[in-house]
Order: sequence, then structure tokens, then C-alpha cells
Amino acid sequence: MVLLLLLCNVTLTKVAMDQHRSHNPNSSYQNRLSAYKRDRDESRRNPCGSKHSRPNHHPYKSGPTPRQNPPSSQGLSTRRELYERDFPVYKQPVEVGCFSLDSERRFFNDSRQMRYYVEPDRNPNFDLRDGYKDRFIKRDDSVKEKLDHILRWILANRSKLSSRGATASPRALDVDIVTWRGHLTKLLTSPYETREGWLLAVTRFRGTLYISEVETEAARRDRENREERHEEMMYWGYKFEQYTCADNTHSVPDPGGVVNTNEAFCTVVQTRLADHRLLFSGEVDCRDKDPNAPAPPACYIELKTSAEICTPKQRSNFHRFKLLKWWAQSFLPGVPRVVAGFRDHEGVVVTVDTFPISKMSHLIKNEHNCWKPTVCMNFCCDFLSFVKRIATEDNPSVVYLFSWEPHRDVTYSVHRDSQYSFLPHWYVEKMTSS
Ligand code: 0WD
Ligand code: CA
Repeated sequence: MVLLLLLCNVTLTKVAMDQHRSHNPNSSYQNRLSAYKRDRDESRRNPCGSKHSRPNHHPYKSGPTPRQNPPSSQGLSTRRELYERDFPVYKQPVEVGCFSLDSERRFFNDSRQMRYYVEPDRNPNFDLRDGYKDRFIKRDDSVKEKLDHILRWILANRSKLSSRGATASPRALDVDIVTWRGHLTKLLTSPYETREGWLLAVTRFRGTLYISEVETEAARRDRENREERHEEMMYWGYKFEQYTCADNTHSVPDPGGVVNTNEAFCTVVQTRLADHRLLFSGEVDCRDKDPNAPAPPACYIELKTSAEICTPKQRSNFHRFKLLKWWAQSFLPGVPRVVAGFRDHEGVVVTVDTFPISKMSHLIKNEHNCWKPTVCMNFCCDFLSFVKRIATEDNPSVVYLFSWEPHRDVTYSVHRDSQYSFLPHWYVEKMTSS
């Protein structure tokens, strides 16, 4: 049975702040870029057929209000002004493990794919086009892995995820949310996103909410119809990684090798956003090779490429759009810096710059009507509260599908034993039986 629910507007109140060590956006992290997104088609449609609610025109309820969102609300707006309140508690993310995916996308419960950053010249003239035709093995991105790798990591590391007290069901995970970092990044940037919507499938299983993205029809169309130039530009980011990363602390990068985008090193971190205990994984490009560098995730480095900035307009766009994505992606797992290669139209890296995440909010200060970390984090927090309220049936074959398109409210539909179910039998069985 498919239940389609029409959702109404939500009014928001202040999130109560506790005084625990909060993860202050002005004191650490960093940023990211996706070179093409902003050039893409604006019209996006929702494939699942849920009806959207009307945009929320309710005024923001201010004043001395309690705790969380009012439980009476039925839908969720992404309007920025609703989320401009104090920064929510975000605990320093702690790395609880890691895993690697090899050249054939096989899972290993270790750091064998870790790479080490070797600082390039400031003006290195790296040719990012080199090897695209003859030394590139591209991951098949039509294969949807959902949360499978994270679930494999959980099964291999259950003892690290402390169980609840005697009152709760035995061996339940001691977290509220399990997901990919990339899905949380999309949530953080939603209040500022005007082009691309998302679909997030949510299943409640043994008290934990699992969140896994579903590709939208628009994203599938884009993926299947990418132009050759776009395909090549996607390669440039991986080529930049090859120019700047070595396989071990004593070696140097090998730009003559093959770029294989199946390979990945992923960190698994635990943290808390207000009252949401999060466990998520994200791909990490490399780490500081100094053995005295701080422990993960503080030694990690995110690598990016971006078009070189030649005009004030380009600089402003870089601050307004690209830095938002870079910041959100790295702030979440506590990665403190982004190293960016700025390239010309021929794919030659003309300058390399480091962006500490903690300085990004200073960089954007002079931009009019720019993004704010607090809006991103408060929206994510309220979305997770919303999900907890809606996704109440604890059943691995039930999916609550949350759907969002720019300029709309978040809506949802419920699906039982459908194409959207994503928790694999091997996971459900292992978690239920042992
Ligand atoms: O199937 C898919 N469409 C997705 C797969 C979407 C999101 C992630 N993934 C996979 C990735 O391949 C990777 O194994 O999940 C893992 C990474 O998850 P994440 O860290 O949560 O994802 P995100 O933060 O969006 O991306 C981190 C990096 C990217 O770096 P840049 O600098 O471009 O943001 O993961 C890589 C990429 O290097 N990556 C991918 N690599 C191959 N195919 C993909 C993809 N579809 N998406 C992200
Ligand atoms: Ca990267």
C-alpha cells in the first residue's frame, strides 16, 4: 500500500541550546566544489508522484519559545529565514573506524586505500587532461550501492557501537541516524539550493533511522546524457588527487599511473547534532603525511578543483555557491582544510590554495545575502526531528520517502515492500539473530 500524504506548513521555534562543547563553525573546518552543478538544467521533477505542499508563507514565530519544533507541524519548509537562530550543538566528530574500497569496489575493514598529501608548487601547471583517454577506469555510477558499505562496516564493528542500557532491546545500535556524509551535505545546503532537489529513503530498524538517497529522475537524466566535455571535467578532480597524493608516507605521487575511481578510503564518524546521535561515513581524499599530525579526522585533507577566478563576479560566485558546498561537506566529519587547485579552461592547474574550514565564514562576510552555517545546521537538525516524528514504524521493509524540490516544502510518502526498500536481507538477518 502506498500512502501519499499532503503536507502542510511548519512554523518553527527556537532550538534549545545546551552548553556542551559545541562544534563552532568559526573555529575549524572547510569547503568544496562541484564544477558543473550550477550550469545544469533548472527544471527538476519529482519521480515518485508525491504531491508537494504549497510554499510556506507563515511568518517565523519568534519569542521565548521552548525546545524543538512544534509537534503539530506536518511539513517542513526550507526557507532560510526560518533557521536563523543560534548555532545548534554539534559535537566534535570522532572517528570510530574506517574502510577501504579497492579497484573492484570490494570492501575492506581497514585503511589500505589511505593516501598521503604531498604539497605541490603554488603554481604547478598540472595537466588534468592527461590520461583521460588511456589511463582512466571509471566507476559504474549506474550501480546503486545504497548504504551497503556502511552496513558491512557496522556488522564488522558492532562491538564499537556501544549498546543501550538494559531497558532497550539488546544489541540495538547506540545511534539515531545512519547515513552517508554526502546525504547530510545535501541537507545542509538545501536552504540555499535553487536547482537540484533530492529524494531520501528512510527506514526505521531496531530504533535506528537509516537514510539512503534515491536518484531523482532529473539526476538520472543528467547522468545518462552527460556531454563528453562534462565527463572529462569530472575526471579532472580525480587527476588532481593523483598529482597530489602518494600511496605511503615515503613515496611521491605517480602522475603516470592509472586513475581508478572505484578506489576509496572512507572514514566513519560519530557525533551529535542537538539530540540526534549520528553515525555516518564519508570518502576522505588524503591525510597529512607528518606522523606528528593530529589524529583523524583533524589530519584529513579534502582536495578540490575549481575554475580559476579572474573577475569580482567570479569571486563572488565562488564564495556564494562553491564555498558553501565545500564548507558543508568537510565541516560535517571535522575535516579541517580544503586544498583547491584552480584550473584554466584547458584543464591546467594554475594556482593551488589552502582553505581552512574555520576561515570560510570570514571569507564570505562581505557577500550580500550570503549563506550562513547556522541556517544549514538548524535546517538539518529540524529535518532529522521531522523524520523521527514521521518514520515511526520499526520495520526493515517500510520506507518513508522524503522528497524535496527547490522552492517547495519537504513532503513524504510511505512505501511497504517496494522498490525503495534498501536494507539488505544479510544485514537484517545478522542484526536480528545475533
Ligand atoms: O551512487 C552514488 N550516486 C553515490 C555514491 C553518491 C554519493 C556517494 N557515493 C559513494 C562514493 O563513491 C563513495 O564511495 O559513497 C562514497 C562517498 O560518500 P560521501 O563521502 O558521503 O559522498 P560525497 O561527500 O558526496 O563525495 C565525496 C567524494 C567525492 O569528492 P568530491 O571532491 O567530488 O566531492 O566521493 C566521491 C568523490 O570523490 N564520489 C564519487 N565517486 C564516484 N562516483 C561519487 C560517485 N557517484 N560520488 C562521490
Ligand atoms: Ca575531493
